Amino acid sequence: MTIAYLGLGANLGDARQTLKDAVVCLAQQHTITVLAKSSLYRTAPIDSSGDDYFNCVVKLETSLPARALLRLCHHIEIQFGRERPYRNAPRTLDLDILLYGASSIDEADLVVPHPRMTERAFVLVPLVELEPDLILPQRGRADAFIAGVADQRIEKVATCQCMTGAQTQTPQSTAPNKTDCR
Ligand code: A4P
Ligand code: MG
Repeated sequence: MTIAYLGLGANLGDARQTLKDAVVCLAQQHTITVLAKSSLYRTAPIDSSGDDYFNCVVKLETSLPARALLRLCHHIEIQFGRERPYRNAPRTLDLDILLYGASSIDEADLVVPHPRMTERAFVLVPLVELEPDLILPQRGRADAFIAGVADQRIEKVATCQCMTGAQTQTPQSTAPNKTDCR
């Protein structure tokens, strides 16, 4: 079993819901156990265009070798309608392998740690939220890179605006309370 971290990003369609559904999809794989999920973040596109992105990071344990995990990521991206018209194009779902155990992989179609992860607030902030003391293979502490991306806009999204019953019921209303747990 290997601990891996995936970066999830989306800025097409209902991006926020897509990320939540993608985490459920990952958790349903029999080869994966989702151990933790960061908060959801709204982020400015970096080297990309279109609407703001939603991003998060998932920590998982897997029996899959790294290359099989990449194939699974691509398969899930396609299920969520991913198209690749050009590099860094807006996307319904992007799944990147950020870290795979302590492995360093440098092959044509798989580079781990993800080569641009230390340049991006949308990766570093959720990753450090999950693992404040994380050490990156051959790069040192992850949190040491956050100062370098401080100019990249990123804000945590409130994931649940449920209101408690007693506060929201009016005498005239017996309707269910408004919930927005997406
Ligand atoms: N590939 C190599 N290494 C990896 C890895 N560790 N994980 C290969 C996943 N894929 C990896 O990826 C292109 C190729 O990278 C794949 O065929 C795979 O074999 P892709 O997902 O098809 O295309 P991409 O996402 O456009 O390229 P890439 O290189 O993944 O882009 P980045 O650097 O990940 O940037 N701004 C915000 N705010 N939020 C974002 O999520 N994402 C990007 C994509 C740009 N700007 C963004 C965001
Ligand atoms: Mg990608």
